[in-house]
Amino acid sequence: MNVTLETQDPITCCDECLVRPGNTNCGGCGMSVGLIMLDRALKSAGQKCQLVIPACCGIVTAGGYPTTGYSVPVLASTFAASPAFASGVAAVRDLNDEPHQVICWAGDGGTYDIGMAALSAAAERNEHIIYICYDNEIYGNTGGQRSSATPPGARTTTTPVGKQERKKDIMAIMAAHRIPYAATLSIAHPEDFARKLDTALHLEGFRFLLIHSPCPTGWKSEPAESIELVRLAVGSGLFPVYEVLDGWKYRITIKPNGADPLEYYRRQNRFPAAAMDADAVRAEVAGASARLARLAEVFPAG
Ligand SMILES: Cc1ncc(C[n+]2csc(CCOP(=O)(O)OP(=O)(O)O)c2C)c(N)n1
Ligand code: SF4
Ligand SMILES: [Mg+2]
Repeated sequence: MNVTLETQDPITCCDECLVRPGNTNCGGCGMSVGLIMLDRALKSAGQKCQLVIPACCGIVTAGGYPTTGYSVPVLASTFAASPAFASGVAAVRDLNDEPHQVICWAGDGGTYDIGMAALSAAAERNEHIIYICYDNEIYGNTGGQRSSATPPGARTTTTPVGKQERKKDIMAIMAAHRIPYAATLSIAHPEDFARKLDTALHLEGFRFLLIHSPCPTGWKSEPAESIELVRLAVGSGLFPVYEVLDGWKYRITIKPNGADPLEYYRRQNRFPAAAMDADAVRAEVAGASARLARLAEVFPAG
């Protein structure tokens, strides 16, 4: 695996990396880049981790016993319960006075949908765990069904003419739990990505990170365009990049650059032209961007 980002050395993995070469992830998979970035952040902070992964592409990454695509301990959890599993693992860690991070690594299906009750409960208890959702906006592992993270207009195996409903605002839900830290991360902005991981690694309590994770298989996009696609999502305001401290202090860390959201849609074959209402897309993005900018102005973080 070798993905070149603009501002850093090529992102490559080796046997000592948290995710090893030879795993089965597709080319151009954003999840792979996210895992390598997590490895870098842990090493730079001098920390170790234990992963808890529910059913999702991330658990397939491990491969078949006795080999594994991960170089750290991994607990495979049921689809709906990774935050509950992680809470138990963290309790044992604390009883044994061990210093490592317990990190849930979960897809959008396991986060926005089926794991929501366990996620909410762990956040409400302010468990000392990091929860990372790599959001590829579909149930990728099972062939690409819709999730509540799927954007409107996207064709999936269960929305063959394009999804009608909006994407769930998971960040608003997590912020409402008043957790110490919630942030969105884009692999197109590696410095911002690394800083947020480092922030999360040095905070106490429940920390929630949301990665916009390109999935060429499900998005029907070119693997080589993955980084460019998520960069367009940030530039156009489709994927706002920000952080929320204690549930109410906001900071936009990468501002949109005026890119046209329609360009993002045009470059993926999951969006049938007939399902796209250009005016509605632009109005929705403008409204969400204005709301977030106002929150950051009225309730600034630091
Ligand atoms: C209770 C339960 N229902 C359904 C499944 C089948 N299943 C396994 S992975 C998956 C999709 C996971 O989607 P997501 O969390 O978005 O991760 P991705 O596959 O996209 O990486 C499903 C439906 C399951 N393992 N357990
Ligand atoms: S289906 Fe998508 S998320 Fe899963 S490994 Fe392939 S590119 Fe990555
Ligand atoms: Mg998914």
